Amino acid sequence: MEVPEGYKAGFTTLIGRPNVGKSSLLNAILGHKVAIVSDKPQTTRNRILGVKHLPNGQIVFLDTPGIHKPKHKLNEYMVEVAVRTLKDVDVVVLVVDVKEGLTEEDDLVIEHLAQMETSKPIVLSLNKIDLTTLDRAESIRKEIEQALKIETAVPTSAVTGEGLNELVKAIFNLLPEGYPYYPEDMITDQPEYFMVAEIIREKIFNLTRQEIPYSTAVLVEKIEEKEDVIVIDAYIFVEKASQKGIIIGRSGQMLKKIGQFSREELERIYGKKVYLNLWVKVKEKWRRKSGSLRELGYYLKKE
Ligand SMILES: Nc1nc2c(ncn2[C@@H]2O[C@H](COP(=O)(O)OP(=O)(O)OP(=O)(O)O)[C@@H](O)[C@H]2O)c(=O)[nH]1
Ligand SMILES: [Mg+2]
Repeated sequence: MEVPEGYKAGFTTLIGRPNVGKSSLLNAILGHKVAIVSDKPQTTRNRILGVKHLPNGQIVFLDTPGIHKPKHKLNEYMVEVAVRTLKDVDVVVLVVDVKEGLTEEDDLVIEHLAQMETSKPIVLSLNKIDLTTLDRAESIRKEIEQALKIETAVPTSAVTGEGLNELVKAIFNLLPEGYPYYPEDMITDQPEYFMVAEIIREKIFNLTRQEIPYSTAVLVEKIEEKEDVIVIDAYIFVEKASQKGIIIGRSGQMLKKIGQFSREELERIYGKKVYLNLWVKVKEKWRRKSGSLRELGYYLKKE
């Protein structure tokens, strides 16, 4: 097959500290929810792939966990996932939050980028522009440009959609010519079981506080499609008994809410009635144990 004249295809990674809006940007750019979002840092734990199909090309986005100082094995894994994507891409999209401004964690991200062996073109997303002024965004851009070479900087908002076309264009300009990587109807490569688990995890992130969302993992055990209903069995893992009590809540209210919100979203996706069976289990200190992390899908595949 000949590459159509001028057709471009390539990979790009959304990289940044936690909570700057990487996953929100991916969903907004694709016009489709492929990554979960919450107002708490460290929501994304895996590499999430999303394909943007354009008339003249294809951008394969990798959404990544926010880069931070890891405290235990799960966090080490998350940072490693993010850093690794830098090797595999044609273009890096550095995402910052122009409302909050630059923090120590942004410095960490900038350090990683500055230390890249082969330097990759960087596009800067000055995100959450809806919450502040262009002047402030501009001064943040200048500060970053003291440490890194930026090809294009674009003020963006994942909420209003401002700047997203421009961001996509800036990335596209930097891609090589080549064949599409994925078929036209493919938006993500995530397995169904993983996506369902993520939807449940998102509800836990949105409904619980403090250590609870961080101590939680979700594993979907069964998805059974019957004639007019889908039956899903899933486990919510926590690190200790007291957390199990919080997830279940007084007279089961919290677990009921998690189940209800998850089910509502799953029914919209499947267009079908969903029975969601949730169990809460204690897996002692799972975030610190390689074996448990592996069981829960948090491990790096061989390169
Ligand atoms: N106002 C506004 N809020 C935004 C924007 N982008 C993201 N948010 C909000 O910022 C919070 C974090 O968004 P996420 O997309 O989960 O951020 P992330 O960078 O993927 O975070 P991690 O997965 O934890 O690294 C959520 O509450 C979003 O709704 C934006 O452009 N404007
Ligand atoms: Mg995210």
